[in-house]
Amino acid sequence: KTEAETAPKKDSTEQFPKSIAEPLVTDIYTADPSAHVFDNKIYIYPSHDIEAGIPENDNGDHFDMRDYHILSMDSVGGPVTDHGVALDIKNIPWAGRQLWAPDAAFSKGTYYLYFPVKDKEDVFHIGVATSKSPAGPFTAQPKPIAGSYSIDPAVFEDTDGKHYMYFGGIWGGQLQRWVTGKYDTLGKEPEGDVPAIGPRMARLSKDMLKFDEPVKEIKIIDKDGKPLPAKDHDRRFFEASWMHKYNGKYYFSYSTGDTHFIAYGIGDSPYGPFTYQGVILKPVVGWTNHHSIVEYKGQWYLFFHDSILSKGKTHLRSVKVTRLQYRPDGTIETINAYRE
Ligand code: FUB
Repeated sequence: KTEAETAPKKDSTEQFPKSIAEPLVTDIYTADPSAHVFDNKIYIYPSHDIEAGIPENDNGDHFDMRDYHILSMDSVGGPVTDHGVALDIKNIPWAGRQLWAPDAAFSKGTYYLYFPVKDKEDVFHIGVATSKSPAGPFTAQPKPIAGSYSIDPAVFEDTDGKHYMYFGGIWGGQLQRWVTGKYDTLGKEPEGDVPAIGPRMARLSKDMLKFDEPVKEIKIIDKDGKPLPAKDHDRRFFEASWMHKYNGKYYFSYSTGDTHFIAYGIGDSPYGPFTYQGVILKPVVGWTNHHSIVEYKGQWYLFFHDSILSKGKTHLRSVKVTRLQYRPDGTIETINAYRE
């Protein structure tokens, strides 16, 4: 199926649903929000969506973003600051096209912006840029992170101070081309009962610029301990990794892509395996669903995006935030971004 076939159908007479949250900014389109608390503020590292005039396809060519803007706020619901251009594709020496979902981390006085972009041969890798300020501007390293591939880096700092990067995305994110460890343009998403392709992870080096160990595939398993099968599109990993820790457990959350859920699994180690638990966020207006989860002043929040502001244009999204609640057993209440 193409994106156009699976996207929620809209016609000019159809009303969009009433959202539970408003866009954080409305003068630019923003997506893929990675939120962190730095210096007692929330900083949001989103993609910066633009109308590049490229027709929609399954490769995601219409997501042709060229820079990043960082947002910050002192309180959820308070004013949001757009800090302007933090990194431009022109200043990434190895970049070809498509700056997709970024993330950020802090270590020893330096902020790190991690970003996926296609190289000049049209292959996605993950780059890193540094700044002394969480809002940038950031200076890109001359080359991508050695051994990195695919998209959607999410960097998690564990309570012992170690940092881990989770990454990968199938279809346009090219992860299916890396299953043998080497890039293969013929690589396809598997079908049927074989295990689905898993997200990837690696611990970061102390200087935050390299992988400190070989990249590993993460297992998302069902309650019987079996890996989710490739045919299970309602639950299998597609893209948009995020990791957070709650009450000593590791929560790996992700998008199911063509079924449009944000789903999650829980594990006892940052390496998994993660046992599938359910849906955090139901499908939103627009094809993609992408999120982050952060605690701020004792409350947990879900950052996400949708395409209501652009009246359903899948590549013109807006970042939003809402509260996230845990049940007493540690599972997460499913969120519907729209009023019933
Ligand atoms: O924004 C471009 C891509 O769309 C992201 O990298 C994916 O996660 C999806 O949101």
